Amino acid sequence: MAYKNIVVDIEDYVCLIRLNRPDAMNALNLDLLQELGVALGEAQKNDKVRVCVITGSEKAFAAGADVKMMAEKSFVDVFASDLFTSEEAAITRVRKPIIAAVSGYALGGGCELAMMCDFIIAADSAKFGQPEVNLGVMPGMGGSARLTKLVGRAKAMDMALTGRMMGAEEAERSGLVSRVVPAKKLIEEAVGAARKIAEKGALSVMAIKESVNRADEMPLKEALLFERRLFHALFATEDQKEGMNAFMEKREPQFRDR
Ligand code: CO8
Repeated sequence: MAYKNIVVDIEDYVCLIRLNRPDAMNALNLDLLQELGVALGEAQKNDKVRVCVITGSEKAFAAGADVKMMAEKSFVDVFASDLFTSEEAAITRVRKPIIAAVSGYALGGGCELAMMCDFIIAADSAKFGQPEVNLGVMPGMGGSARLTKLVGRAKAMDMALTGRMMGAEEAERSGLVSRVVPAKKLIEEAVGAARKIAEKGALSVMAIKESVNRADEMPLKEALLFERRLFHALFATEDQKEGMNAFMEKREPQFRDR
């Protein structure tokens, strides 16, 4: 598929997807989100991809859902079409890891898109916010639900009710991002992290992603059981034998995803 709103590059098992609507601060319209879903779906099927990285421009990861696209819509329009629901599902059902590399603004749907990824690496210039309250609405793709899990009730309330932006340092302190790096090194760091993951066995990587995501959704007792069973299940793989033997033989493991 020829994409108009994103740019996709695959190299060394990493699929780098750049949101590309420079005139609109990468605002998320339906076309962009649909293209993103298709690109991630293709990445999921492609043996040459083991990890995805989503990024924007230096100025904006994404400044939110496209306000110009939404302004005239009615309740019936957004409810009947279930606005953005299938697009969100296309992103969150990907089983390979997705890293968000955020520089500049990640606002509204932009912050929500970053939170749909498995973790966020932020440039020191990153600014996160849920400013929907200023538009007479509220977050609609995780900016109250996922954000509360990530940063806790107090910060989530503060951000969504005041609409204020959070800088990279505060975002790291609050648990929204996993690391902050100089803006110029953002892509290098994010792709570096992706390459590191790409070297691991795909089965453990997939199991880890599934287990951490389930932990967010289940009571602790059930999450622990789910984790334990996946851990047990990995003993049915060749990669478990290879990984443990390589450790004992003091060599690098050669994982084969089996
Ligand atoms: N939508 C559409 N266009 C946008 C958006 C946006 N979210 N953000 C920026 N743009 C456009 C501007 O309109 C402008 O275009 P033009 O030149 O044609 O006027 C261009 O990008 C550049 O923007 P600015 O001139 O405003 O640039 P500044 O550097 O002055 O400011 C800001 C940058 C601070 C990012 C500012 O543009 C801004 O505040 N943007 C809007 C942020 C916002 O409110 N985001 C939330 C949107 S609502 C949302 O995301 C809801 C998601 C949940 C959906 C769930 C559905 C179920």
